[in-house]
Amino acid sequence: MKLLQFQRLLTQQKIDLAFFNYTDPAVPYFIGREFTGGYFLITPRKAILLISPLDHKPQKKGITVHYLAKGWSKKYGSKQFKSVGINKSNLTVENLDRVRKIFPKAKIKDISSSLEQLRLEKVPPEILMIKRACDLTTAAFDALIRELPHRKLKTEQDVALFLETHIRKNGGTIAFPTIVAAGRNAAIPHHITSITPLRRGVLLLDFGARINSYCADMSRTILLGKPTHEEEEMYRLLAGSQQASLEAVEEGIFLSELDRIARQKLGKYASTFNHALGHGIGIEVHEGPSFSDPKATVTKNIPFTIEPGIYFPSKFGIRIEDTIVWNGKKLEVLTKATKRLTVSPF
Ligand SMILES: [Mn+2]
Repeated sequence: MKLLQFQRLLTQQKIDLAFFNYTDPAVPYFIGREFTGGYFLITPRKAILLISPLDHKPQKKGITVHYLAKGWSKKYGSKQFKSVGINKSNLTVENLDRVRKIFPKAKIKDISSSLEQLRLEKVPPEILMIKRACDLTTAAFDALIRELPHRKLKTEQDVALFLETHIRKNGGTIAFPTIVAAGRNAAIPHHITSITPLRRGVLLLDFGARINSYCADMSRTILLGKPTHEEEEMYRLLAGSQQASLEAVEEGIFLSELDRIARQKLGKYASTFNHALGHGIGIEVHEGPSFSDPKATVTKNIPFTIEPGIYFPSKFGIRIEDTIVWNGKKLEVLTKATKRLTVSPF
């Protein structure tokens, strides 16, 4: 994506070469697939992928592929680059030392913010991947709702494994470690899925598929067995808050305004909503735009999530999250699983 645009950017910023380790999200971003080892070098005129001979050799227009061979660093280091760009938010200190060694005369410039800026707005193939990841996520949720009444899934891990198996069997991988939180575990927004047995009460799911590097992110909270009055009431309150912020989405509205709307709807329970309303999403589950950036607005083709939550320590928690995108005319909710209170017999 946008390789030529990035190369123009390098020219403007007088950077002779940008150096990326294979773990950098910029690599799948520019190449369209992930790698298990190597480096990616971009100059204003060339893009060179240095990969391990163990890796699949990609064929992509505009990208030259070489196998990592002894002496590669000398070959590039000898070219007297004056200015080398790095992505500070990904490069390890070890790799920074390597860059300094290869290009001893070059000035090192951090290009992380230009990269983040470039990746904000998605091009149509990227939106398509995110949509496919969201469809796969929704399908896994639907399958779980059909499976739960059989009572074969006994623990949080069983549920996580079921969702992840469904995603993998249908051609995806997972975007991040699946969160399954039963009962009072759901009061911890970043609960680590455990072998806690499923019990009557809320079951919070926060998970997503990944297709060709692109992520989906969705949370649903369902009820196992008959909900208490409080659980039901809090569910409606939270669902109303999520709905209100979704309905407010339009071109140019500040993300901070969406956050305000969601919190206002929660009334006195807003104090338990202890995280951001959402985040940008793409090759990384969490990427720009940031809800804490007071200038960030809803913009065409910049996907993000909306995920209010309320949490009652040692009791339960509820979170509902969708991956969405404003397409220039209307809001598209990409994670389509039902948000009506789902009660599964228990
Ligand atoms: Mn999220």
